[in-house]
Amino acid sequence: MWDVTTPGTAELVIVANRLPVDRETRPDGSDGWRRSPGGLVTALEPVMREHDGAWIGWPGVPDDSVKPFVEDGLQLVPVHLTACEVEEFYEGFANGTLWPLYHDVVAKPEFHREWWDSYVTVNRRFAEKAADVAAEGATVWVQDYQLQLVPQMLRELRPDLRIGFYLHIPFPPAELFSQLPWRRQILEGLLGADLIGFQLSGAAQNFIRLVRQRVGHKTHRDLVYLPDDRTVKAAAFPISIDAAGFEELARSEGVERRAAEIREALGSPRKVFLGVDRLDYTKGIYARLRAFGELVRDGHFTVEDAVFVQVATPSRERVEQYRILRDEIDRLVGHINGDLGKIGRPVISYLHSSYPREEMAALYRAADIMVVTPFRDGMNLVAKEYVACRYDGDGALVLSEFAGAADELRQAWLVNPYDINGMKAALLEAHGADPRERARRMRAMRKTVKSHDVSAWASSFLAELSAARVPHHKTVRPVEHV
Ligand code: GDG
Repeated sequence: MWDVTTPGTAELVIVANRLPVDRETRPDGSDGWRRSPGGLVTALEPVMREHDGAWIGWPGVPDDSVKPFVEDGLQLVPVHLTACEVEEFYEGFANGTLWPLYHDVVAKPEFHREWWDSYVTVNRRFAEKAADVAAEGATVWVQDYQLQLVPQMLRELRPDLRIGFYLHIPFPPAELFSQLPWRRQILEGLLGADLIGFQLSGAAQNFIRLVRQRVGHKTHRDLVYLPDDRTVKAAAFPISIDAAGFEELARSEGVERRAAEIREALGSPRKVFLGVDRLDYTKGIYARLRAFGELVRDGHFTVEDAVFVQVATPSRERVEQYRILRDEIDRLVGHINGDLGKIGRPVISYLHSSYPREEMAALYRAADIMVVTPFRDGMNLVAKEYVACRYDGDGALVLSEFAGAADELRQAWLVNPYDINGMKAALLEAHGADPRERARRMRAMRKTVKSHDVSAWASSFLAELSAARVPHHKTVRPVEHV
């Protein structure tokens, strides 16, 4: 059994930008930790427990030096970040350079050499921590765009490890990725892994093509052949949700009651439209609210007929682009409600706040039409959560073609979020669809979400990683499939 005081004994190590817990101050003034909501924790928790895993990540507070600790049975290893690193590595290179670049350049990425230097420094710190914590021949699973250099750095320190990497966001086509001044370093960083997972096969193909073009390695289908005899596999592992957990929550009496309360508080409109997103420019919130506002303005709906509830969870509030977006949406909602709303009847009920999981489930239950219209999204779990909560087979999903989820949820009303008229037409269609048509579509989508849940995602990645070739000079105990 690994314990946080004994380095070098963890058989499974998760490396992610954030620890799966947030700092909280309890009512009595003492400090503690609260599990952060989120799919990744839910997905990886059973695997972590089964393998006595350790989770390495930043605790979320700058300049906070916390020793490794155990919380609710999870072994957590904090990585320290200074306030300057939070600015340059996290808000800067991760969210000001990579995030927009990997999302179709929806916003303009900024390239700053000092941000890159900080990215290298912080990635090295994560790699060193993983090298300390992992047992001989252990499996290390590195998560997401903030840590793309970790696989290579870690392999140099610990060639005995089996290393996996998973990218939660899209991987861009060569034409966009090539803008990055440090493109070669990122590709080489990722190639330190034995298995690189993407949401979609198109992303894996983008990566393979770039490796061939920019690094010059031989590739065949989903494999890269390295000069040191290693083979790296790049393939799609579409992420999912804890579908059974969401359905159970949705079926609970408290959530059903709350869903009814929400509809009543909205003035019992005939139809409730819903959007739930982090307040992010990739999510297409502005365009969707505009489309809905125009439908009301043009007389397709009255405010008694329909209301749009938009939950926009605060996100990355210190990054300039996010502040601008927030102001733009505030203004748009103000205009639409000011021009078209009536007393006690807003067109858009806008909530800039985050809520407990139960409230999210109640919102999904209360919504007749769920509207998910990102310009680009790795997957989009909200779309899948909505489907999981519709155990009654009712409800309609309007979904952007540019969300990874559209590959699986083909029966949604698929839209191009850049086409406002197309979006208006889809909102109208979903609104007017007859119950049998809605049920037919929902049934098919529910089958998909239930059969491919988050534990299937984690198992398939880890099984593939177990099968990956390992350095021949080491004997490695394989991780059992979960
Ligand atoms: C990235 C990729 C990919 C949101 N507000 C609240 C809340 N949420 C939860 C949702 C959902 C999650 O956060 C958001 O996940 P998404 O997939 O929609 O989007 P990103 O945050 O951009 O996630 C994305 C994902 O990683 C996983 O790989 O799908 O493409 O961009 O679970 O329910 N949860 C609670 N309160 C809120 O206010 N409790």
